[in-house]
Amino acid sequence: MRAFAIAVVALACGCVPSTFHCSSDTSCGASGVCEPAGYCAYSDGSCASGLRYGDLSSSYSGVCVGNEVPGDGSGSSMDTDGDGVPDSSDNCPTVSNPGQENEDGDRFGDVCDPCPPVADDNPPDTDGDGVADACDPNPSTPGDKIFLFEGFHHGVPSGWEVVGTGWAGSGDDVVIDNTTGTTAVYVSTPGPTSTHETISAAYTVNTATMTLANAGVLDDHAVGGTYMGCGPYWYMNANGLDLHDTGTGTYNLVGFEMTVGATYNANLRRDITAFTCVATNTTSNATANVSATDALANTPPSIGVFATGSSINFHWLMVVSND
Ligand SMILES: [Ca+2]
Ligand SMILES: [Ca+2]
Ligand SMILES: [Ca+2]
Ligand SMILES: [Ca+2]
Repeated sequence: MRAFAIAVVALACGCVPSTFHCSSDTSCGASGVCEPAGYCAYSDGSCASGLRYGDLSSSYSGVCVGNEVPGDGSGSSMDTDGDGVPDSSDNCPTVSNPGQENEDGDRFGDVCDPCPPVADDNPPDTDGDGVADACDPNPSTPGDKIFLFEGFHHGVPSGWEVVGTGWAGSGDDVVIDNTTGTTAVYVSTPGPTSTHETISAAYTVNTATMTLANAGVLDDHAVGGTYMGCGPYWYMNANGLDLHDTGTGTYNLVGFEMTVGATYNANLRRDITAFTCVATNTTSNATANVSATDALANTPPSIGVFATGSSINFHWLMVVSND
């Protein structure tokens, strides 16, 4: 019936229209309904809504009413995840994120971004495990997942362990001034139990005390207790990169830098008892790495960021786990 009506229209005007915008139900014919998107829908029992868009509905043609594709610009007011942001403008249409937090400013919000700190609207994911190559510790082997991404958009998240005073939100960062402190202060939260995880963070060094400074990421932490720490350091006016176990007091050091004003990316990978710490100056691309085995086995292991003898702006923290 509908196809016949369209054919009649085509014959009558000598053209073949591809889109028809309705303004009322009557403009959709006796059996049609004019949907808010501006296209006609007709009764169809195979659709949950009981209605299917007609053939002249542009990208909605043949689609069940209620199954509109998010973000197609057709003016739909659908809100699939119920977070108050319409699908057409939601940066994660199927994951609730009413604040639309987006560390890197690309088209994906943090909670659905396959690599939240690296802006890319079409990021490659060679092994197809949902973690884009730029964030995947094993880019050719499936099985990785983003366990946690924290953009510090709202200060230290509630429920995290906080050691030391003065941790505070500052713009889109968490900042700590522990310049005069000779012991580490840190914030942490429970991590994965897989024993295969990579902890990474980006942070800017505001001040560093050259007799003793160190800042970076931590893993395998017991609340109130020991952990593995990874990051650039100063000690007795010499600097480098340090991977250390606070339980045994074992420090693994290599030559590197800790430059005031620089932004570093620290990356601590763990495979059961094997740890590798990599730090990169994100401006100069200077980089270093140091590895160690360690029998620390805190359960559940917490992860986080720490600072000693320095003032630091932490920009984000990410945990990728491999089960
Ligand atoms: Ca959303
Ligand atoms: Ca993003
Ligand atoms: Ca991947
Ligand atoms: Ca992978």
